[in-house]
Amino acid sequence: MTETLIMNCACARMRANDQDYGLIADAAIVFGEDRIVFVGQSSDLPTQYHHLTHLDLQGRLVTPGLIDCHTHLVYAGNRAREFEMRLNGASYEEIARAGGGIISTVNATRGASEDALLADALPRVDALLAEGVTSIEVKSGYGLNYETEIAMLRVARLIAQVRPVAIRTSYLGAHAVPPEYTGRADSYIAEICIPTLRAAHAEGLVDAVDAFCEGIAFQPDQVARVFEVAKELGLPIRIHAEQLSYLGGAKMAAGFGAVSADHIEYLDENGVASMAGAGMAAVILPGAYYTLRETQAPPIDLLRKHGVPMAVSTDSNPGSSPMTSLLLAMNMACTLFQMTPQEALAGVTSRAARVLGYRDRGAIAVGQRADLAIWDVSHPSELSYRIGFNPLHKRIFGGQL
Ligand code: DI6
Ligand code: FE
Repeated sequence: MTETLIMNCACARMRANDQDYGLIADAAIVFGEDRIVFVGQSSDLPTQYHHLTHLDLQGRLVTPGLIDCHTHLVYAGNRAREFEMRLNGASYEEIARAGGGIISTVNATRGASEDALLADALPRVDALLAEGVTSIEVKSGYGLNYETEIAMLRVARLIAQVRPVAIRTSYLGAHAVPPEYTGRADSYIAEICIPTLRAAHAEGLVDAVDAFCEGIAFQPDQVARVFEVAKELGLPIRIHAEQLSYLGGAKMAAGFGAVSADHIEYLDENGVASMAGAGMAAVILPGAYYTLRETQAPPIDLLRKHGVPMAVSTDSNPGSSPMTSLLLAMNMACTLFQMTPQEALAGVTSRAARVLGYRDRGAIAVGQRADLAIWDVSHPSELSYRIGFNPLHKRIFGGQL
């Protein structure tokens, strides 16, 4: 087994249940193949590793590779025109109701080949990787018919074949009502959304099921029908809930044992308590809040009070969060929502791993995958502090530089 020794670095271990960085000031890390076999003080390095030629990091900081646990980064086209319309006074909901919004991306995505979808997605993926991201979740939801939902999921899987990154897929057939089903959301759920979920699952394309529970999307009872099937298939459940209004989606999802509720700007304490009771995580998405110029911030204090773990993600999508910087999401989580830099870093490492059901990454510990980010910073708070600056020195994916 070839082993690699990293020396002369600071290490933020970010272990699963820690409330601190788990910092080691003068650390050594050894990995063999793709797993970490030693992490600790340099002075504690076992003699069996002393002969290894080491990589001298000259005091740089090492963190787990970052994990973006909520993205919609496979799609065609963009919505810059709509951005302009919003700034000229139209609201996100008005644009959606007028056939713009998600539906305009659905039209563009349906018209694109799988090759074109992949080619469009890769620059977004590359932007994330350039900031030390090593695992990404990618949702479907811009197809809303059998062919294109399947195509999106296939393209998401393909990303991991052409780039050094791990991909988890989520089926988001319940993202919007497609034009051919206008006014017939229940029929869309029964005739397209659920049968496509079953088919995509049978093809091995689905790692989790998500849904958009919102006035402009689906009501809790409609989403629940999709979740029944997810449960039957044994798939983890997630929900976009209480982003623009309170519909009780997070609480409903808690009843299904969901792994996360995402956005949750309008969630109340009762909803937070039901998330805590179900062992759910919250996924905080400041990019959408910022882009839509929302004013209602998610209930961070209540999430802390009830011990709900908080992940942070880009929500990278063409409409409400055209963002491909996880470092910026961390900065925004701190500045807009008063999360701490420690919470923000945990939100893109150990907490994000938990949301995606990964037990072998998100922390630096023996047995974890050697997915690491090496930064030109001296303290982990710097990762959240700067705006639009990328201090990544090197990224290690599965032990490969
Ligand atoms: N919530 C969001 O913020 C995105 N999807 C969702 O369910 C918006 C997607 C879009 O506008 O294209
Ligand atoms: Fe989203």
